[in-house]
Amino acid sequence: MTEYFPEIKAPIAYEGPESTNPLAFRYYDKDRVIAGKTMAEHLRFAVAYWHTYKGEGTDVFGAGPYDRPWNHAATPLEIAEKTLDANFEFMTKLGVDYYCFHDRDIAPEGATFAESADNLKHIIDLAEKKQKETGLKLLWGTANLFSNPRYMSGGATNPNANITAYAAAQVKLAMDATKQLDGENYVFWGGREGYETLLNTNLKQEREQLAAFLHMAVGYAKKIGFTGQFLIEPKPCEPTKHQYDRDVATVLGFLREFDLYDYFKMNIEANHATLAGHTFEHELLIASQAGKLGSVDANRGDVMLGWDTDQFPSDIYETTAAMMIIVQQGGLGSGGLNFDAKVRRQSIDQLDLFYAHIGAMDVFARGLIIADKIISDGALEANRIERYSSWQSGVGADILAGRADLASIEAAVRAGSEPSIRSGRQEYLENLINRYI
Ligand code: XLS
Ligand code: NI
Ligand code: NI
Repeated sequence: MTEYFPEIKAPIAYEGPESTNPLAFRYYDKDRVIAGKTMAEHLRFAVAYWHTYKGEGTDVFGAGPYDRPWNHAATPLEIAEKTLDANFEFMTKLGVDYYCFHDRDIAPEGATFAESADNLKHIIDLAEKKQKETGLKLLWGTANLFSNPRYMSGGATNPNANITAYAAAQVKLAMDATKQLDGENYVFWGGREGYETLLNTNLKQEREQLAAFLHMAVGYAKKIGFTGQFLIEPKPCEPTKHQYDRDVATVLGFLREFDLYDYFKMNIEANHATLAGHTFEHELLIASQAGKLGSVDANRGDVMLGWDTDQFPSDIYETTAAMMIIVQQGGLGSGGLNFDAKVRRQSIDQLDLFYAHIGAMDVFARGLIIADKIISDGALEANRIERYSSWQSGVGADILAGRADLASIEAAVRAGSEPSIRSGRQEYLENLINRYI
């Protein structure tokens, strides 16, 4: 069989922090046990099919400079077969157990819906075989309801019911594919489920359409016995001006409003969080505290650029903060850290795909090691407990328990003296974190 990454002879090895080999892990030592689990179990890394194999390095100003050997074939279906081989070779050599795909990245869209369905079935059967041979697994599948021009006004939220029906049929097949491959989750990212202008939009109905669409998916999962976790991936905008799944808090409210709350968790993407005006950490924490942090699209934006640049994670502060939340909630369950990230336009070599993933895996592994130390030393938590200690008893405990009323509080405050203030110690705590990093 053709080798697509001949420069990599053996799986990428762990060589330790002192290593200067750019094709080795310095921190990711997959069998190392931290807080009772191996690093591989904590981190559950996944490769994103669309960026890693289908990305061409295009931008709005120009065609893609990458020349991938798996694209050298006569027909779209042959390209898809070769790409599948490249995926399993890449994952094996990198040492990542999971991958994620959209229906349209793993198999080409045909001239008709039926032809697209056949293409998908053909490739999914091959993928099933490859998974059995290699032991590699599917973290999640999803349907691409945004690239084809038919979806220019959305899938679930399209003003044309027949287009929404087309999208629903596509989701049905993508769910079948995910189930066939034992996918552990199924993702809904509503890239075009939003609007450009309210002048032509029936906002109320579009939100209802989205809810009805998700209810159909829940019903179908029950029908076929798909037990993977449903995930919604919030993003505020891009490609639409306003996306209905704006951020975690918005999605939680939407799910409650439409009786969908029990069926979905969140897939949090770092760059989507920052686009929404939040930190990655904020979105993770809001989801986690609601018991809804299901999975992560691990990437980053660029502070100088205001769009979804989908860069590979490289910021140790961000990965440490993320791993603190993930470890403290007891892991991601069926979720994982999916590198929804693309190498830069000028990174045209196949080896760049390895450098990118190795660096990202290492920065999360290192974040895990640091997060575990911070958590077990307990200094941050001790400070937090002390800061809120007045809520343990007296008026604080009464307010929290719903025993207090404004009138009795007013009387007590009137009889008492001015409450004291204390330092929030932000710089002290930032220095503390830097000691661990
Ligand atoms: C795009 C999204 C997309 C989802 C899957 O911004 O991140 O790639 O992860 O549809
Ligand atoms: Ni994503
Ligand atoms: Ni994204």
